[in-house]
Amino acid sequence: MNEATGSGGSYDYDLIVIGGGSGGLSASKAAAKYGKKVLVLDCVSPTPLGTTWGLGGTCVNVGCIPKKLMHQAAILHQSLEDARKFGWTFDEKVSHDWTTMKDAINNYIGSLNWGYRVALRDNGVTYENAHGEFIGPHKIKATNKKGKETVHTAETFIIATGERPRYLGVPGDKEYCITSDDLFSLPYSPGKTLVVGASYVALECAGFLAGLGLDVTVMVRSILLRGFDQQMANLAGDYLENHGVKIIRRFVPTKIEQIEAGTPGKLKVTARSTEGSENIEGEYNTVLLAVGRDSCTKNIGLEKVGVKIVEKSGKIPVNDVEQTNVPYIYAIGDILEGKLQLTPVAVQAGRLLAARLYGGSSVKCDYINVPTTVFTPLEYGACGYSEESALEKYGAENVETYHSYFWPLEWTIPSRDNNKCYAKVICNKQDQNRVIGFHVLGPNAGEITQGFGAAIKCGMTKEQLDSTIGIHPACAEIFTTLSVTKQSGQSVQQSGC
Ligand code: FAD
Ligand code: NA7
Repeated sequence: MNEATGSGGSYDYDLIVIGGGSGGLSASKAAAKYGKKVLVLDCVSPTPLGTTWGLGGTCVNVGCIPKKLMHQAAILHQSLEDARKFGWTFDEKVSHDWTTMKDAINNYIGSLNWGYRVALRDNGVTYENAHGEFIGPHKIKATNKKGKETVHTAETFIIATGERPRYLGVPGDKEYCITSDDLFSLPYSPGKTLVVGASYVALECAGFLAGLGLDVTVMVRSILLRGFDQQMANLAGDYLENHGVKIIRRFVPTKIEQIEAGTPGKLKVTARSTEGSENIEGEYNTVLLAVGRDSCTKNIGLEKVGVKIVEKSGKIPVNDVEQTNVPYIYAIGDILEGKLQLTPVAVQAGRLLAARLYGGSSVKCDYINVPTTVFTPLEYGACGYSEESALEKYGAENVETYHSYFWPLEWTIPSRDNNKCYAKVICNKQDQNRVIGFHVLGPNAGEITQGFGAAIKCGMTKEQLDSTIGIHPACAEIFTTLSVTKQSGQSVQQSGC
């Protein structure tokens, strides 16, 4: 075996990356570009129902990519309805075929999996489809699907093992429920579906399933979208409810039983109130659990090399250069304690880490003011502080919030959903009215938020926002004319319809 170039010759590799997802692939390719000898281990443990997938991690296989494509499938349904109002006529009844959509999306994912393999090869990165586990300092055991073990050493390690969906821990959960890890490749339409949880994963899945025409209920334990601006979360939730998603609030499932096997079968869900002793029952074809995700840090031998994790969350604390308490071991992506769990964050952290390790760079990953979007039927884009966190940090007297509802021009002809889209910016009065929070609920919120994210990174003030000339007619132009403050109490409803 060739010895690693930069390691003084004593290790097999300069760098071993555990996990070939968003973070791991980015770090390994960048390290190889600096001429380093790199090994990536990636392996997917099947879900309790046996679902598994290829190289690329959560985002490409069971996250962002299939989620956004199914969201698009649902949007097309709405567009078809709108189209009639714009003069299109189609004679046939509109219907949706789950298998056609699922196959098309999975074929596309297959091409991405292949592309990742080719990219690793082209960059000279060694890839093994194997589970990695530390067995001693600088030493890892790789176990492939057939159980064959190999041992590799490296000067430096990056842990990028990501997270997997959590189960409820009640009877019937693993036997009968699915998670987002199963949904996107489900071979049959899920039918009448109960989504348990109120994270963005839960609301996005509920939204597109309802948009595809399915009967969908969400069971919420406490609040919607914990961690996000609650006014925006509730507006996104109201829209879901107005578009056919039923929401059962303050209940948690206690038991899932099978009434009928099948694809889909029929399940009985018993749930109890979180506020009293009331029990309810319901029948569904599919129960989708979206109740959080557990870090994959428990079976990778961290105790053997002394890497500390936060016991309760399983997450890995790192310093500002993504270094764990063991100096030669770094960690990036979803497993990090206290960091945002988003693909571009993992990708950026991985790329910058490789540049610091091998390219002489000192640029650190900036985890502040990261823009993000929740792809609910009405998309919610955000960057910076939520209103409640801004008030808590700076005090009500130092914060000014400007807001308005808006009506996308495209929605006027179909006469739908006036006063549902909403724009809000939060400014720090003590710092030249700098924009510290940006929130938009409307179509294409992701596309809108990206640009404002760049402006906020550049330190945009409200004055600069006001002096920006809008693009007409576009939804985003509302942000250049926001004049009503929340404090004024003036109405921001749009009149006319
Ligand atoms: P992952 O991408 O999860 O990669 C980790 C890889 O390591 C996996 O392949 C795993 O199987 C493998 N692995 C684990 N343990 C081992 C081991 N011991 N040995 C070898 N391999 C191992 N983010 C966005 O930015 N936008 C979105 O719209 C978005 N939508 C999402 C929708 C859903 C339903 C979900 C679940 C997530 C979504 N995310 C989204 C989050 C995004 O997918 C993650 O932030 C991102 O994938 C994290 O990258 P990572 O490298 O940390 O981990
Ligand atoms: P979150 O955002 O903490 O979401 C967990 C959700 O599930 C949240 O709404 C919880 O409600 C709910 N939950 C948790 N346990 C239960 C039970 N037992 N019953 C009902 N509802 C429950 O974490 P995620 O892990 O989903 O999100 C993290 C990442 O996943 C995200 O950043 C992406 O990378 C994908 P609560 O508000 O606690 O009452």
